[in-house]
Amino acid sequence: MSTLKRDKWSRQYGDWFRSVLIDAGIMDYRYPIKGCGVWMPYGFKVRKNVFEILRDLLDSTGHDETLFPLLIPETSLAKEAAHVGSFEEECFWVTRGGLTPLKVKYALRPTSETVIAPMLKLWIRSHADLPIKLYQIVSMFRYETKATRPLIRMREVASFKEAHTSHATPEDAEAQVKEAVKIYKKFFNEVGVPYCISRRPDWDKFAGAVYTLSFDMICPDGRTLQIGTVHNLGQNFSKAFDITYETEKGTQEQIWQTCYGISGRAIAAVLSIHGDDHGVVLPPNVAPIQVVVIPIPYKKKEKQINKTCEGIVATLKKAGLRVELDQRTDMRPGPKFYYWELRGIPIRIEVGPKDVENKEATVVRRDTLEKQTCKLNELGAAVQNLIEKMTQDMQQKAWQWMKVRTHRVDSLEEARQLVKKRAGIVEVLWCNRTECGHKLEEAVEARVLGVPVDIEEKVKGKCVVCERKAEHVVRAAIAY
Ligand code: P5A
Ligand code: ZN
Repeated sequence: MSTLKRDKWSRQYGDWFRSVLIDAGIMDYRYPIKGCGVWMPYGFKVRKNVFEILRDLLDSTGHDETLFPLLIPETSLAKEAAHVGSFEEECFWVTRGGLTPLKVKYALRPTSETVIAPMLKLWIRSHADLPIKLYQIVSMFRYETKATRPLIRMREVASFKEAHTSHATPEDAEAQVKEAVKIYKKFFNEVGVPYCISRRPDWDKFAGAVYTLSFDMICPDGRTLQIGTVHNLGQNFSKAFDITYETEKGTQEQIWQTCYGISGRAIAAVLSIHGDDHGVVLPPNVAPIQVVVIPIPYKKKEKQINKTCEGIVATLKKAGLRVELDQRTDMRPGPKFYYWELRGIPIRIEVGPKDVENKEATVVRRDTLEKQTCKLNELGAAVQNLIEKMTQDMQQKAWQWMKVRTHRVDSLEEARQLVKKRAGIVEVLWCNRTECGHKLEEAVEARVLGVPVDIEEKVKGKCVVCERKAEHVVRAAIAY
């Protein structure tokens, strides 16, 4: 495949993303409130397939789905000092019921730690009640002051998947963090999104967390996007809300907690990483339609062509594939090709008069736009194989793309030059002192993403800022 095909996609990523969302029928962002978008019918199906993968992963690892209220009384939100300190300014506040001012105002949830905590206090009695692993898929609201972007930075995040867990010991909470990382890895692998995992620096962790691990990916324009986070909350919320349990010895202890979340950004990641100048390219497992069959009409042969197409659809449906037959008569085949390419349908099958004669069909894969002809009696197996091959190729290409945009360098100047070129992520050695972290951010004009937790290596060398002995590698990038 030529790299030219992805030229506009990478150079004009912002515009590409905005227009592709509407043109492909995924999200319409023209709602009269900034930061709110409409999931359109096709987009909703993509969203459903993506989140179904996550739901299955959570359900199969002992998480229970729940639904907590949207409104948080200010008195609850205010209980954990660091949490309220950060979120107070980011909340939408409900101050009136009808025309009557509320005595205690309500926040629309910006996240749900302080919604769940008072209920956990009621539910948890003894060690036998633990662990509790809950999740919900809901809308959350943040009054974002940075530029809003469809799916990426919303004020109503209509697809927030948040998990909250409670444990008897710090070791159990730590093990839960590991499980959450494993679940998110599997999830992103299944949708072919490459990532790196970093422990955020203390000055950039989730408000109320002991520490935060983040999944970041690199967008087509070289900026990184935080696509999911896992937090160890320690006892910060259980102390604030006094959530205790009786141990086996009969003493009272406060619980240990974790939480982790993924939003519609994960879908932005899928669309962004695989897209090209023709539009969206969907991994076959999340595509609402996996194969579209298009008849190429020809004088007096229409009947036979349509019959062949219908036969193909029946065979592929029987094989368990999601298939669409495009028999619209008011559109020529050419525009139909563009229509389905824009929407990212993985495989297109064309049937013309010659194909009918030769008992063949033309098969086109969306990721490379390569064509091949295939005997009708072998079509079922061929399409299955192609779907597997595409899934692997898309994943591999995306990871390769990330790999060449991750740069290990020895000096601040090299790092600065790379960031300036929007070359992706830079990795340098660091002494682990906050002061040097901030200096690094200033010198490189980028944000510190944190210390890698996905690569293990013994660090040897000096901090790029102060030349003291380095303790870690640290990643930096221009982040969305
Ligand atoms: C974890 C779940 C939390 O809120 N509480 C419950 C924790 N973490 S977080 O990092 O603040 O958010 C989790 C992920 O949600 C995405 N995200 C957003 N997506 C779209 N628009 C927004 N305004 C927005 N804010 C956060 C990020 O991917 C983040 O990692
Ligand atoms: Zn240093």
